[in-house]
Amino acid sequence: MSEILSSLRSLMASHSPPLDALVVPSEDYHQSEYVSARDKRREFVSGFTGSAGLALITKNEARLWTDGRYFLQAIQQLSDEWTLMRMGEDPLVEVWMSDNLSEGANIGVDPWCVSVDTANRWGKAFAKKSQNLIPTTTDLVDEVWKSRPPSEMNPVIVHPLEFAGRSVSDKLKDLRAKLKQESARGLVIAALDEVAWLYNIRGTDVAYCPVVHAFAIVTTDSAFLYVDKKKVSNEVSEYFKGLGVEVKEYTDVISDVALLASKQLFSSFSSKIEDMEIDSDQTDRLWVDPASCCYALYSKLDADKVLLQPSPLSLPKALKNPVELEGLKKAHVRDGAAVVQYLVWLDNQMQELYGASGYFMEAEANKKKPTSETSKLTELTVSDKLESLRAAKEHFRGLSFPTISSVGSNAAIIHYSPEPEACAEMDPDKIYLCDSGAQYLDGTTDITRTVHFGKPSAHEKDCYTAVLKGHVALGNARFPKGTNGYTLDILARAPLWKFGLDYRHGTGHGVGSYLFVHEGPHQVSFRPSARNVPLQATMTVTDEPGYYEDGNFGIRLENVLVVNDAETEFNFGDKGYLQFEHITWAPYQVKLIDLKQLTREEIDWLNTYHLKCKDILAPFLNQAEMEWLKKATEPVTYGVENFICCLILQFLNILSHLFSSFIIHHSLHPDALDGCSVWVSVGLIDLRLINVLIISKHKTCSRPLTHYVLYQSWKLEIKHVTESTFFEYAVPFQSPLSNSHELKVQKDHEPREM
Ligand SMILES: [Mn+2]
Repeated sequence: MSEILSSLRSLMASHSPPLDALVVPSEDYHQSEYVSARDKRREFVSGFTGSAGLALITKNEARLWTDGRYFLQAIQQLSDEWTLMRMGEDPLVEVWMSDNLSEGANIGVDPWCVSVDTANRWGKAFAKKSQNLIPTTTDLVDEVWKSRPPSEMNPVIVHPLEFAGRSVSDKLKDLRAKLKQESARGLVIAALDEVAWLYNIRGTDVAYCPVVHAFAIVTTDSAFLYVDKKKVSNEVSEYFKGLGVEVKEYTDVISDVALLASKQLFSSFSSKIEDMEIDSDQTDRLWVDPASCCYALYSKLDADKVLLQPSPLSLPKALKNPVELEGLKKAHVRDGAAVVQYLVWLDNQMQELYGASGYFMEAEANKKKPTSETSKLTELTVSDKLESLRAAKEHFRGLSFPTISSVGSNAAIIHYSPEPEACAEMDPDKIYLCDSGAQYLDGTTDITRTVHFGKPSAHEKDCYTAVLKGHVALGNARFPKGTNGYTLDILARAPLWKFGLDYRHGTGHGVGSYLFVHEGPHQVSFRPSARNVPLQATMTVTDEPGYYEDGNFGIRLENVLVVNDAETEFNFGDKGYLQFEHITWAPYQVKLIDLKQLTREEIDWLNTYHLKCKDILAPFLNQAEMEWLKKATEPVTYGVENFICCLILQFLNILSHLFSSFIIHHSLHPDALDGCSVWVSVGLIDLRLINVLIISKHKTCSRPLTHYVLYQSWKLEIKHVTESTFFEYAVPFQSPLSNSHELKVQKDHEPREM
């Protein structure tokens, strides 16, 4: 038996009262998703490194609950002493404890590491057999953890208004208005991103999350920040003074919450707050978010006088202000450029070192191995390269989560993160999935692309295509205001469901503004909690369906979207309609798409997105990178329909050659088409061409038309029919797959009577 488990069991036995079981959650005192090294207690006891999970240690058992993203990883990391409990398949932790622990059992937990919600839920489940949830006086894991990392001592940094977009006093004013609305006289804030957002501060206490370990209390006439004062410079201290925010020691929060409950908490700045309309005697309630506030703080309050409700900061934080939106968009452009530079680099490396056929060619690798150990590419060394490309970008402050860089079967581990000792080598014949993101001063990013540098199997292409179809369907959705992410989730899954496939994770989460990469309160998911908050204009949300085949491969595609108002023809129900805007820019790998399975609309969307991608990223790429991107974003054509068009158009081609005396060579300049009304022989010509022509009619043609024609490998011939605004087009078709970009435009010089 491991030393850790046996020491914990002896502490459980000597605890007063003795414990039959000990729960070790993943969360820190702030119920964070990502925690600092010294807060990774669950990882320390179990050896499982995933970001979500819960360990339960009983007298003779050890069990670990985690969600679908981590099943495979947990199996690999847990020792024989541990049993994996699959969330969604196995009983919930409280149900299991209630069913399997004895009548009257004492179940211990550090009350700082468990939320009010969770503690209350467990309490209810335990009542059935008179079991007791015992808040331990100290964290038993900390006592056993001899080599526990020391406290972080990083400075509190003021997040300037040019990035935050909204002043602290405005945010406090809004918050106090909400307190008034709910007849509450104060709010206890435990979520680290809420503290950072409210006070416009950032820090580096938690890897990937630019936050400071701190609590806050805001009342109708005072505001407090609880933070290790050593982290607050004189300058920052002045900043808080100017805001009327009193800075107190981190550890004071518990006694101050008790004072707050008994109306004894006063701030020396209280007089500075102008908005003091509320007479604090009129209302007695204190607002606590049960999901982020820990049980330890809650237990100091009078339960009858607590307003247990989602935090009033969560929605305002999710609704991005114009400055934040602009910053997010800019950050995503720089980030997209880094991802493209990475793909270009990786493509070259895979060809040079491993004999891969490359990003564009669909052929088996001419397999070879790197000549030296040092030139070997692993999941980790390549993700280091990606990080270095991001690090060179303006405003870079670090990654937003550990990069998921995974080859072949590792890509099936949804939240795989490669470890130095045990990560796979790159393989030209396997799928490579990369889910990554960064923190920039002006925004947080999160993007996933899946690529293959050799010959993907037909099945892999089918799956990639289904994932892409779901990704596009969600991204293109229009929906009435009030619609939540639970309703929209199906859009991303339907193309997979068609094949009896699915994925075990949500489809989308909010993304912070130089804050957490995962933020609520909204989400796109099958989980009932996705019903709580509808999607609203200015929110960010990811669009990330996937498909994972255990032991084989994994696919995920992810963009960040911004919710915008939609201009619809009608407005049924007077609700107003919403749509999404993609702000992530990087190409999808056309080689992995089975074009036959895409609809016209999907093809058009893909071509438009790719075109924008190329234009938007151009200023950030060198010539070689740009050449690569041009190739990666060449418009694609339809599948089956192409064949039919090909026959019709080939016939037209022959016809046009018969009348070649009417035709002279003419070098194409799109302007030549500008302003022309155009007649198209519908039925003979592919609809795509109509799009082109309509574009030209509206005088926006020059680039789209040129590119469209070039990349489609169409040979466009224009027969000038009359002097009037009457053109007839014949479009001889070469081959959709031909790499030739030959373009001939011919125009007859003699007007011909129709
Ligand atoms: Mn994501």
